[in-house]
Amino acid sequence: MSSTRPMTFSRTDFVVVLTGAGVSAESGIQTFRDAGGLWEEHDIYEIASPEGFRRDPRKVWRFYAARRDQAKDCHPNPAHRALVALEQRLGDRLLLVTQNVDGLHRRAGSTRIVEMHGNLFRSKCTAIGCDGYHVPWDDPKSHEPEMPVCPHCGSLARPDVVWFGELLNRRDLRTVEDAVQRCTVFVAIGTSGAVYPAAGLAHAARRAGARTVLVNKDPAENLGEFDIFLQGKAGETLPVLFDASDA
Ligand code: BV8
Repeated sequence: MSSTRPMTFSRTDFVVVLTGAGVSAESGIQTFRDAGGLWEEHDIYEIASPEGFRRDPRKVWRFYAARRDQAKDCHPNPAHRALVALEQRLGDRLLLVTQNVDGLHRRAGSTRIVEMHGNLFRSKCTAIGCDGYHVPWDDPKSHEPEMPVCPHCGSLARPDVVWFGELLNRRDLRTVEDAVQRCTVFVAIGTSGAVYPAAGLAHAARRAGARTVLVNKDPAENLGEFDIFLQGKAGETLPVLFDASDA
């Protein structure tokens, strides 16, 4: 564990930042595996799997509608804003990869971002042939009494997020894997390191020669993959870590 000092970056550094639910915790959004987290209240495979959606689509729509409505009322916190400042400082030498589906990084102003598990504010069609039809999903009561249907073909729609047992978007995954192979610094923030392929990125970055840093309230399951562990809250640590005032 190290105390937090501003990170310095060389002109040749390429930085990949991976974020998880811990980055949104100080915005008031529940994490998954902390005490009182989402997975304490719900069976993960009943709620975040294609089988669970097939069994009870209305239950899954209610779960995601509640999370979307909560996220809509929350605001980016200093951790999100510190990452926007880092993007302004590094430009195309930064890629932000988030597991979060709450949209807070984009609302804070991050643009060089891959939302690898999708986004709460989009739905997509369940029909195979029409599967690529993604539409914004911001109608406040769009899951009651009728569940949303695809405006294109009328089939049942689903939240546009990646569930367990589902492949990630191929293009997104390729972008992330390419960035991890070329990065010189990999920083994971607010993630338990429990879900793959996201949890495997630190190992891949280290194997490719990057310096790996974890910023987390608690030790992550993949702690051994990190050269430096900064234990603390993201909203307090990131403004110091990414402070460019004396850069
Ligand atoms: C796939 C949906 C091919 C959207 C989610 C390899 C090995 C083992 C298993 C697998 C593997 N490859 C694939 C698997 C299966 C599976 C998997 O990883 N299972 C796990 C449980 C073992 N992966 C998949 O199915 C993936 N698909 O790989 O396809 C395949 C398929 C099947 C079999 C083989 C290959 C799809 C994964 C995506 C699943 N979808 N969510 C949604 O509803 O949000 S995952 C869910 O977990 C969320 O997306 C979430 O983002 C993600 C990770 O959780 P975290 O973000 O880390 O959040 P968590 O609560 O866990 O931790 C928060 C951390 O923050 C804590 O450590 C806490 O201490 C810290 N914290 C709290 N407050 C703060 C803080 N830190 C700083 N500051 C604070 N204030």
